[in-house]
Amino acid sequence: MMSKPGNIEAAFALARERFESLGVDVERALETLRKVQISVHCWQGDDVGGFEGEARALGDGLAVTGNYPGRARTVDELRSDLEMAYSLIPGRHRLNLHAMYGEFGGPVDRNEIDVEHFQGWIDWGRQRGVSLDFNPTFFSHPKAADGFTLSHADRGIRQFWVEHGIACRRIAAAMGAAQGNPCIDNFWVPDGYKDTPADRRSPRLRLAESLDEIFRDALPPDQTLDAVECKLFGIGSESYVVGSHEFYMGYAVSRNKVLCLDAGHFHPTEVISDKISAVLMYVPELLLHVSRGVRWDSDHVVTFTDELQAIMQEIVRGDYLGRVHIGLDFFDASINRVAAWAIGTRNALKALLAALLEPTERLQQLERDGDFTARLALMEEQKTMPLGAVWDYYCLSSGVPVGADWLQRVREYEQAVQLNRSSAVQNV
Ligand code: RNT
Ligand code: ZN
Repeated sequence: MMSKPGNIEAAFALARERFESLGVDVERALETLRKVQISVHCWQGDDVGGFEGEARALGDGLAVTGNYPGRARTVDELRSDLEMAYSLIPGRHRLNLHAMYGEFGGPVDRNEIDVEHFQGWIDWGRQRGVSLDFNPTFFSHPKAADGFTLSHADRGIRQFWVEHGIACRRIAAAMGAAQGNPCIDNFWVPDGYKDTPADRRSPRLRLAESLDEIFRDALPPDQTLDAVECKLFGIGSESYVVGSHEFYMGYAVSRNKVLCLDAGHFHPTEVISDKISAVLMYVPELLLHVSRGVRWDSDHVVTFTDELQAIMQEIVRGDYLGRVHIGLDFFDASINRVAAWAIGTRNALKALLAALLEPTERLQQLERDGDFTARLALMEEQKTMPLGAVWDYYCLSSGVPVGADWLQRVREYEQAVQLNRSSAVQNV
């Protein structure tokens, strides 16, 4: 059943009154939300496969499970799926590409990739009004097969990956120049050991040295910004990850880099929401990989969890929207992949809206006054304020489906397009 626009507007009018009685400017919240661009990760569309030819089995700390039909197999299929997903998400958003997603037209090794292989994406982005972000791909490659890349003991292998990193910065700068805003180029390096290392020190020295070499030439910050992403452990790197939090925190502070915090990359009871205001004391900007860890997995589809809400609250309460780039990072092959994008991205935006609808100043004043009773009371009442009515209105006024109406569109697309594809790749 489709939602009736008249009812949505009526519910919104009542909800607005409720929020305004708390001193919240609802129109301003919606205006702010409209300007936020989420960096949507391309890799949910094809199970982190890429377009380098035969899709390789993942590894290097990453795993995709599920074999839901309809995986995008080509660049055209991925673009079509992305356009479908964007049509279900209110607002204008970015696309986060990995280097393995270029249009190579034949074998091109990672150290030889160049802007020409991404010209198609740059043109597509320009036509669609979608700005691009970028990531070098330090996994799914024979030279990463033993679990080490930039910190490898072998100089030749390190050199290969340094060249890849340099090539990726050049590509990211070209993307930023074309779109007129910086392309965030995020470095995640899987290197690590399954079992207890005898030498934790040397790989870290080598990783810092390789990164310094990659970043040696300064690039215009209005074209590209380098980000570095840590991880506590991965599958196959349970005992030691070279690029740990302390490693990259220190690296980002000393080299003035953007720090990337992935919500699934810490101890299972540790949250990134509390880290935002701490690290922003010392690094200029943050990139978030909004994700959801579940036990050993760090990449479940983002749902409307307490931690998602806390992340968005921190961004709003700390007035950090200008310094935090919100990206997504999850991959689930057990459900429709366009639906996964729609669910995760809509949730991120919905949580951001919830944070924007808080009476932030009032809560902070109560805290300054030492009135913790009222602070707790108001925070708890906020949880059942009519967020849904404002969100529905935002979707309606943005021209995207309201409530679960988007699911019907995905079902139709699945029947007409995705189910006609066959998949050669079998995930776990
Ligand atoms: C891996 C990191 C990284 C990847 C992508 C594909 O644990 O989170 O961000 O998910 O680069
Ligand atoms: Zn990540």
